Amino acid sequence: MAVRHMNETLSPRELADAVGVSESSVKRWVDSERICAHKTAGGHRRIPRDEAIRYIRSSGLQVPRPEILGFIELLGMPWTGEATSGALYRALRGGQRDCAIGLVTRPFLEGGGIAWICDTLLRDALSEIGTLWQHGREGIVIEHRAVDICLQAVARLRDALPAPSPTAATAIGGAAASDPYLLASQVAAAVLQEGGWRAVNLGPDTPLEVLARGAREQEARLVWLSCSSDDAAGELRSRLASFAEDLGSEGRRLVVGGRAWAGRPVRGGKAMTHLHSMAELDAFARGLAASDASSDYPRT
Ligand code: B12
Repeated sequence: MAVRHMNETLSPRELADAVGVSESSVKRWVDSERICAHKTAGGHRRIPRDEAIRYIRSSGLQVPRPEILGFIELLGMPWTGEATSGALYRALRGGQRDCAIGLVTRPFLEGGGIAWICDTLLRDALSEIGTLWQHGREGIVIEHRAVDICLQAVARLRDALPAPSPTAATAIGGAAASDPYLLASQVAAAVLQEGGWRAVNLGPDTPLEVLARGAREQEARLVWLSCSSDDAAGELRSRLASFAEDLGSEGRRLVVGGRAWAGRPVRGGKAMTHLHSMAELDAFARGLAASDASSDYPRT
């Protein structure tokens, strides 16, 4: 069985098998430049995997042989029925890794944005999982295992995205100091990469000083800070405004979000924006990239 990994290419025959059309259809898509491909020295068309996935997502094609594209967890999963947070909750609760990853990757292949998938399916399923830990050790085991499976699912989505273009602006971020939560920041990185950014995720428990240094080293235009822990948010509150101001004076924008700040105003001045969902982050980052492009940012 041919299983594809990042950076690999597919022949027209392989893509045709994956989506259940004739090889000549795929060749036509390539020749009419609906799909970008290159030719080998021998004149054979080769289609980058990420480009094949982009085309499938934008054209609503079904994928009867997802394993050819590297989505092995979708093997044998019917291409009908909606992926719901209830189904994802049940798969996560039962530790059914492949089923859970399939439920997250299928809507992606069907064209759903990563922000939408994470704001709805993932967040709601984990919210439900979060009620279990109150019922003792078994619930805690389920919760930790569920987070691990979700991390794998989000990594799958990120791997399926095109590499950022050489001129892509950089975004860097993480979760606040003393905040152990892994997923939100990893999701933010995937969302930003889908929006064309070069995203650098520093992960959980990232002090502001580390984030500031990383932003300078990477020449980041956008900095995100996630906070899910109430204690961590309390510590941060008084320091956010001067952190944002420093970033602003270097020409960067700070975006904060996360459940610890939900429902409460966060003060951080002009260089900071408080957002409430990954969809909002997606829209904000796309807007910033578009306005930078039209103003030739950075001006030299
Ligand atoms: C997994 C989990 C943990 C794991 C995390 C594992 C890991 N390494 O990641 C661990 C075991 C560490 C943990 C610990 C605790 N947890 Co906990 N945890 C969860 C759980 C189940 C899922 C969180 C998650 O990852 N969700 C997925 C992400 C993607 O969704 P999200 O966090 O909601 O983020 C969304 C938005 O906020 C936004 N967003 C997030 N970040 C950012 C950033 C930017 C820039 C933007 C724009 C948007 C944005 O977009 C996201 C997607 O929509 C939640 C349940 C829940 N309802 O959230 C409980 C939950 C948050 N935990 C809870 C509790 C009580 C605890 C503990 C106190 C338990 C204990 N007694 O020890 C500790 C506290 C730890 C601490 N230091 O703060 C409670 C919080 C109750 C409250 N205060 O409201 C919850 C709600 C469970 C519950 N129902 O009781 N937890």
